[in-house]
Formats: sequence, C-alpha cells, structure tokens
Amino acid sequence: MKSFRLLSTPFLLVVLSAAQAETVSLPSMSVQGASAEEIPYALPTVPAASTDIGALIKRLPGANVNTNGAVTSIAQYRGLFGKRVNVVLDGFGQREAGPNSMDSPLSYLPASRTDQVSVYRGIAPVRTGIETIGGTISATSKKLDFGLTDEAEIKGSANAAYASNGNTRQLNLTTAVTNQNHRLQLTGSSDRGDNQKFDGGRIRSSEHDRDTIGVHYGYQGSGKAFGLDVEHFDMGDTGTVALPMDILYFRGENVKASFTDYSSNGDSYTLKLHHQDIEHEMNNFSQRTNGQVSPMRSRHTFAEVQAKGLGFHYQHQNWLFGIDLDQAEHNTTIYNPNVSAFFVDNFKDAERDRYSLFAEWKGEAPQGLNLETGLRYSRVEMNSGNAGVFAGASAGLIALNTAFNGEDLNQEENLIDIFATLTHTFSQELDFEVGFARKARAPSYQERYLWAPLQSTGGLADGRRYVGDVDLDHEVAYQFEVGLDWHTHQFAFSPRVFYHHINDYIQGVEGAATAQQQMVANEMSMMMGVPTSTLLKFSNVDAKLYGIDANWSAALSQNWQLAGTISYVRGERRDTNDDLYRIAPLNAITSVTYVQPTWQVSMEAETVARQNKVSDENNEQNTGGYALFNISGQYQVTPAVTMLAGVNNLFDRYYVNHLGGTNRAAGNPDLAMGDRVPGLGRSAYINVNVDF
Ligand SMILES: [Cu+2]
Repeated sequence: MKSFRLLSTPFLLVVLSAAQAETVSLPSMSVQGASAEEIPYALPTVPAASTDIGALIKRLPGANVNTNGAVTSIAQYRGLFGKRVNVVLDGFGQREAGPNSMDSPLSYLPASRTDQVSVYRGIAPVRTGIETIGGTISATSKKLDFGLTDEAEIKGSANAAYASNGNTRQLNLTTAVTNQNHRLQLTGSSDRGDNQKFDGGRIRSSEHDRDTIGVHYGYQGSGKAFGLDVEHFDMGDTGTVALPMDILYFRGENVKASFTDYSSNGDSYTLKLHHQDIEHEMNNFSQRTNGQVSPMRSRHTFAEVQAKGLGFHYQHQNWLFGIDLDQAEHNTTIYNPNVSAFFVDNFKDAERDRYSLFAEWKGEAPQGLNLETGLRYSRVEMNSGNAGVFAGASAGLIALNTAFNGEDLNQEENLIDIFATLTHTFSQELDFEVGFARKARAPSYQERYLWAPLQSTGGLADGRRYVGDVDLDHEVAYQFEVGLDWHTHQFAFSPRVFYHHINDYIQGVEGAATAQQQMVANEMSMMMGVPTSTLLKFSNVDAKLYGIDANWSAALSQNWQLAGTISYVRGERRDTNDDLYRIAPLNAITSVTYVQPTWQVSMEAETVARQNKVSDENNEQNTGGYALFNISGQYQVTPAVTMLAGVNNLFDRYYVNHLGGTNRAAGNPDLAMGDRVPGLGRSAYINVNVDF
C-alpha cells in the first residue's frame, strides 16, 4: 500500500470526503438491506444538522430537493422531480397520502434512522422500479448486524442530536436481540423542531413533529434470507409554507416483507410484499392566519392512501427476470369547518394500478466491453370514482363536477422501458461509460383526475390553480449519457454528461383550460380573497434536459483531503421558447478535511449560481446566487462513542433556495405572502452516537 492515498477512516464522516473517495474507486458497491442491490453511487451518512434526509440527497451529484416545508423534501434528479423520480426506501416504493406530496417519500425516513442514501447514477436500470424516467434514489434504514454465533446477544445504538436553528431535536434508539440466524429489532425515533430562523426573522410555520416506531425481524441462514418490517409513522403539526395548507398529521402503517432463496447452483429468487395505509389531515388556519380573516375561507382537508404491492425477481446466471405489481387508491376531501354542509371531493377513489414485467442481462460483451441491458413492460391502469360536491356549490363548479363524472375515467397506458449501459476499462485508473435508454411515465392521479381548479398538484408549489386532463398521454424520454471514472491513489474524478429528449412531457399550460374552468377558478380565487390568475391545465408538451454532473476527491497529503460535487442541468421546452419549472441552478459543494485516526475537521463551501432560466408558464421568479460556509468536526471518543458537531451557514448569510418555493402563509411579519422562502440561517449542531 502506498503511504500517500485517499484515506478511509474507521468512522463515517458527514463531509463524506473519505467515504466518497472509497466509493469512487469502487465503481459499484453492495449495500445491506432487503434487496442487497448493487448501487453505483452511495453515501454513507451520519445524521447531523437536519432531521430531514433531503439534506443528504442534495450531496449526491446531479441530485437536489424541492423543499415545501421543514421535512417535505421532494427528490429532484437532473431536473426531473416528484413522481418522475423513483424513490425507494429499504427496497420498496412509498406512495403519498397527501395530494400535494406533503408526505414525500423522503419524509418517511428520519435522518436519525438512516443508514445510507444513494442514487443509481445516470440511467437507472429497469430492475430498480416501474416508471424510472427521472432515475432511482434509494435510502436504507439502520439494521444492526446479525450475531456471529448461536448465542443470543443484545445490542443497540442510541443517537441524540440538537441543532440551534429551530431548536431542532432528534432522538433514535435501535436495539436488537440477535444471533447468527435471527434478528429481532425494535426502533423508535422522535424529531421535533420549532420555527426556523433566517437573517431577518422566522419562517412561520416551519415547525415539525415526527415520530416513528418499527419492529423488524430478520432471518439469514442455509441460503435463505427473510425480512419483515412493521412500521408506524406519526407526523404531527408540521409547516409547509410553500403550499396552501399545513400538516396536522400523517399517521399509519407500512408493512414490508421480503424472502430470498439462494440455491446452490448460483440462482436466486426474491419475493417481496408490501402494504401501506396512511391517513392525513391538513388545514389553512391552525399554523397560519389565512382562514381567520373570514370563516368562509377556512379549509380543512382529509386525505388517505391505501397501497399494496408484490414483486418476484429471479436471477439466473447473467439474467434477472422480474414481475412487479402494485396498486394504490387515493381519497381527498376538502371541508369548511365553519360550514357543515361544505365538501368537495378533490379526489375520489383515484386508483393507479401497475402490472409490470422485466428482464435484464449483465455481462461481458465483445471488444472488452461490459454490458448491462434490460427491457421492462408496464401496464398502468387508472380509474376514479365519481367525485361529489356539496349542493350549495356554485353552478359552475357543479357543472364541472357533472362533466367529470360523465367522462370515461378508466384509462390505461402501456409503457416500454429499455436501457443499455456499456462500460470499458481502459486501465486500472480509467473507466469509460456510455448509456442509452427509453423510459416512460404514465400521468399521476393528480394530473389526470384534478377536476376542480385547485392546487393539488403533487407539490409543484407555484401558487397556481390547475385542472387535470383525463386524456393525457404518457411521457416518453430518450436518454443518453457518457462519462468517465478516473481514479488514482491520490485523485478521483467522475464526470457525466447527459441529454434527455422528452416527448409528451406533462406540465401545466396556460390557455388550455376551458372558459368555464377558468370562470370557476376565478370564482374560487375571489372566494378565498386572492388575485385571480390564468388557470393551468396539465397538458402534453415537449421538453429536453441536458447537463453535466461530477464528483471528485483529492488527497493533498496523508492528512489533508479535498472533495466535492458539481451539478448543472438545463431544462427547456421544445414546443415553445420557455424554460422548465423549478430546475436546480448550477451548484457545487467543495470541502477540505483534515483527518486524524480518531478525529477530523472539515470546512465546506456550498456555492449556488443564480437561476434566471425560469418558467414563464409557471410565473417563476429568478433567484440570485450565493455561497454558504459550513464547518464540522468529528471525534471518536471511544470505539463505541462518536461525537459530531458543526456550524452550518457560519456567516448567517441570507439566501433564497431556488427550489424552496414562495411563502403562502399569511400573518408572518418577517415574510410577506408571495415572497421567496429564505434558506436557513446559521445553525450550530451536535450529535452523539453510542453503540452498545
Ligand atoms: Cu396535505
């Protein structure tokens, strides 16, 4: 071993320098968990300043998050976000109960319970999910290791953290009885935070409240593995100022089971089952003053999702075959607590069922190339029940309701996904990669069944009213990417250039709605005391996205390391001159770390360029560029005790995150309605982890 190389420290560091370097020099790595999938780019994590794993996702090259509230991070990858990105938690997809993605999949896994977040860099293999047009992001929760002998042992880890901004507290206790074959684990987590500060005031409401409790049973032995997770999720009062309402609660259960059998001839199969049942309430008056101006403007919404799924994957030599089925049913009803007769079924029994088959092949191709390729066929069947509306509603709204219920709401889409990734190893230090794909996505239930002109848009947070279109076509993307992995003992650099050509890209279009829909939208805006604006109708347009992202690291000496990521994406309409909405600006993270065997300190710069390539169609505003500086230190007190502390936004810089949305909550003296939501001011944090 050379004395001068990228260091791998015995513990994992939030600035990721060492771990990142390790990952880069090992182009694919296996992670623990139900799926034991190979993931090309993974970041080991230590929960630190934030209870939200969105903060970790942002550190992945090409990835970002749209932030609508304290723990409502919607994953964005290379400019595609929301339902276009397949987010997988412990190997399973997660459906949302909220029609505005208040419970984005990432919100279901608190940072304190997270073991690892990762992205299938570039084109996601078809095995990673149905509808992966915007890639696959994966996160796994902590699981304690199986024992080494027959003897039962009790072990665990406890984690407590505090951050000054918002008085944020997080606690996690994970404990298990294990031996070499069995693991019975109990996990609980609790997150609390008050309103967050920026230089100039507070964001109201940006409090959060989230508890989880989970029981896990795992078995491994004689070529078999079994895992069962039963999780209760309970989010309480949590602000989402970029949306028309705040969260009162999300509550419910997730059950996930997987069984894998490895046969002696090298074949294996995995069977997976999941079930999900989540209820949700939100309103526009408990954490903001909107409703109190007039009791007629108070709104209270009940929503729920019930989902289930089944997967069977069979691996034989270079082949992987699979069947994936899932079903989800969504309901959302809006009430006025002051008018008992008032109700509007925003979504009624909106159903989205997916039946899918795939095959993948991975192996050596001629000319020293390695090939990974696959084909997936999916049938997406969607339907909606007849929505109801109270008898005293306006004639216009009743007419829209009658028209919707009279439409053929039963729709199906046939989706074909194909991908191929070729890699060539030029030398020990240089790999070359090129990938092609065709990926498809069927409309979301919001895009298809939003019959009343409302803002239930899966968290677009542009403040606009939308209507859906039952007859939307599915999106088809043609994707191309090329990249290098260059890694020596002192240096690693992995750039990727990509281009996505998307036909029938779904977005809201002005002037597409009918005169009657526009009239009802105006009526509703006047009723709520907000200015009227042009209604957007979800429509098929044409788009393209292109850009570059890279991660790199360099060892300056035995003890000094540099590391960073840089991400750039440009999203444009092809049918008009407009730009795509809510695209992350050019951004980079650069860190310098001093490493010793039991401690390290790191200084980091987060630099973000201005974004003036904005969507006119969505009335999107430009935002300015900024640089934030963070410092952190980590100390391994004993082999079992790790402490991490730091200060984010050291100079308390005021800034606006382009993906943070605009303030929709009235009654905040520090922040007007319609103002961009500021990013977080200075926050000092400390995090202690004890293994036992
Ligand atoms: Cu909600």
